[in-house]
Amino acid sequence: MDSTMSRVCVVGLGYVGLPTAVLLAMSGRQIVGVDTNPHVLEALASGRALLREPGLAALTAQAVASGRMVGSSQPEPADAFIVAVPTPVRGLAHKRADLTFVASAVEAVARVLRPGNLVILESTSPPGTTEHMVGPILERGSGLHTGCDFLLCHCPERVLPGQVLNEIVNNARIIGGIDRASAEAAQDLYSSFVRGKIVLTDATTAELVKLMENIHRDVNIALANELALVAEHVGVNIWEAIELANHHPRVQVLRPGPGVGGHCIAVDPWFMVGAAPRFTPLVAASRAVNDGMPLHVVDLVESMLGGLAGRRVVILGLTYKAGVDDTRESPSAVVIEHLRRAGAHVSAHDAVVAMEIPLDTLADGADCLVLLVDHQAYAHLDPSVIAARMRRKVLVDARGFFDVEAWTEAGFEVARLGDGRQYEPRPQLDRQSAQLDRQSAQLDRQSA
Ligand code: SAJ
Repeated sequence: MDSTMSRVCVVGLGYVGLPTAVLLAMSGRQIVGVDTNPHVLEALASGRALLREPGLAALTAQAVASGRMVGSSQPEPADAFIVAVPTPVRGLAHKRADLTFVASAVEAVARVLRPGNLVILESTSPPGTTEHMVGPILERGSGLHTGCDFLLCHCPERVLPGQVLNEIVNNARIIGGIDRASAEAAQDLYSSFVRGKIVLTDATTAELVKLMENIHRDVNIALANELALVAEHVGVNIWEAIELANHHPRVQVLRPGPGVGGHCIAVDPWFMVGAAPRFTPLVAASRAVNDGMPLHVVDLVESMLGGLAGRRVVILGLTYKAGVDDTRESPSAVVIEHLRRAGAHVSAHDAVVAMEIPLDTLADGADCLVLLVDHQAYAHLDPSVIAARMRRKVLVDARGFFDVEAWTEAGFEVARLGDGRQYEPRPQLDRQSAQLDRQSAQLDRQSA
């Protein structure tokens, strides 16, 4: 262990900060975990994690029991500081990065900063944030100078919710230093628990790389979604078509779905659009395609039921993706809101988030089931048991998840997203292109 960094302060104990803090504690360092939420600190004091993530509860209990991890509502003097706070977006059509959490976390760090310290920003941020915002805030608050007196890096987190601990340890890590000495100091710190390759670069490159990764995924999901709409229009089953296309050695089409949720992929592309609006029409168009998907699902339900007013609809899946209990920015919320606005009676079930009412009871007298999240537990549903409870037997599958034959045999009329063999062209295609026209007109105005 690098003896110069025996005490580390981790600011923000969310799904990145907490696992990082406990891994650092288990590597033998003394950790102060900082959070503004008193519930997080209360839980930590008794060795508990409020987040559900495989392996995290046990490791948190161990780190706290070892006496090497304590909680605090304010940063305390340390050798190194890791800032892992949220960077959301604000605004409606065109969204902008909201860096207020970063700014206040860094201001708090500045108050206890001492010569020789290392500060690392892990939060996903627009290019230039570390150098042009974090550095100056630290300088103003401490009277010290970046590079001469303290070290500064951007080291973006890249972990997949549901596999956070495994990915923190095993993924390759990009460290962007404000100078070489900063990057090397951060490398020393991370190499105590990262087994993946550690690659050094400058801070702004590291910021851009992180955005590129999530944009790569967003654009590719948008492509899959757009192809699903085309498949419906031309009478093809997208699920079969994707499988066939993916036989090509250099093609990997992702999976269409009811939209992109979570607090990363639907958010980060806006940081790049904000930084370079003239040069990001593809990034902005992909956001519009993905944001249009929940409405498309609503259209599917409406056309299957011949209207929505008074219809009883049961949603399967509230989280933003399968296997996690996180409902933030979930497309399900948008689908439910639009169904309700159109007069449908909507109830919802989620196989991961604890629900009080069992699915059988929810299905009583329902007209339609809508699968929005492909939680593994739904693979074990018995279509004939559910069919017996329903008033009308309609299934809309927005993930290409269910065995259509089995559900059809049980008496269901089934519509799968992207399966044009089953239904007529949708008005959504026109709605989506109108949305894209509006978006590019807006970009034109901005860049004029
Ligand atoms: N989705 C699809 N089709 C697909 C894949 C995903 O519709 O083929 C949807 C999901 O249902 C979900 C959304 O996209 O609503 C995002 O899910 P995800 O699993 O793609 O990503 P996140 O948001 O859980 O985590 C991403 C990861 N980034 C990449 O894979 C490039 C993770 O590595 C990042 O660390 C994380 O964002 C982050 O914190 O930035």
